[in-house]
Amino acid sequence: MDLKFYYAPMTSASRVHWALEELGIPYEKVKLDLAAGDQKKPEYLALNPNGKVPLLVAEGRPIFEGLAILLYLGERFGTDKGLFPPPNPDRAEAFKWMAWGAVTFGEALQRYLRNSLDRFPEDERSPKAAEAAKNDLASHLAILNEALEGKEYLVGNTFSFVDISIAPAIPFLGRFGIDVSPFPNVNAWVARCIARPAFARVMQG
Ligand SMILES: N[C@@H](CCC(=O)N[C@@H](CS)C(=O)NCC(=O)O)C(=O)O
Repeated sequence: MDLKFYYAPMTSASRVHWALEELGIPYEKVKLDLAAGDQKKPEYLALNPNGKVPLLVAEGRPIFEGLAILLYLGERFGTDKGLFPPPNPDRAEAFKWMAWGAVTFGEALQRYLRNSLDRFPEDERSPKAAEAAKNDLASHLAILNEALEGKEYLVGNTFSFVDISIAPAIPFLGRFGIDVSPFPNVNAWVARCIARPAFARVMQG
């Protein structure tokens, strides 16, 4: 199997990195220096015209979008290893949470960052929009907290790529002024997920 993974540490590529490490299958890593603009070089743009990480060249085919890569890896390799549900209602639930994380939760997070981080020009930021996004994130965290009531993991009560697709965003929220302390189930779940040895390997870069 030929898998080539293009990434940068501490970015949205970390989810894919984590999934690959959990699978324990052979793959080649290519680290990009985003500050140096590696992601905008013509040879990379030929594979990913978005000029972003992650990218997985899988069996000769470039796949961009972290969610798409996680779904591919899950179906192709994860089910056999107990890391992605088989095609039964648990898989539908996996799709539900993974789509929610990338689209609903992800949209509110992007909107919050876009309107609050000083890396964006001040006249393109709106404190009101940032506040609205912060409230939306709190509502989304409440939904996640409720879904985790009495459960260790999101789907099938076993660790899976579903958890990988959402959990890494939570510690990141705290660093940007979102209070996660009112959501104890979420915090306990994140702690369980990131205690895994595969996550520690991802943090090494
Ligand atoms: N929707 C994309 C987002 C990818 C993305 O925004 N990647 C960022 C790192 S977190 C990136 O490569 N930024 C470099 C740039 O925009 O130049 C995905 O999930 O794969």
